[in-house]
Amino acid sequence: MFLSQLFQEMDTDGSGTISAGDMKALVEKAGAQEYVSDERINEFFARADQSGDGKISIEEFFQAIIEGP
Ligand SMILES: [Ca+2]
Repeated sequence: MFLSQLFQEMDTDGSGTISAGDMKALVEKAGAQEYVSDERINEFFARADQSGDGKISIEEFFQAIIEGP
């Protein structure tokens, strides 16, 4: 499934959860830091991290993508 592949790519350290650091690393890897500011990453992260533990699980990730902004 596409979304789980995307999640695995974003989970750069293979921890099974996405941290804000993982997201920033991915944006930099894609060369998109010009378009995706830290502020936007933090906004997405705060919204997606529903349990507030500082990490995005695959369930939280799916929920954030499905619900949108
Ligand atoms: Ca979480």
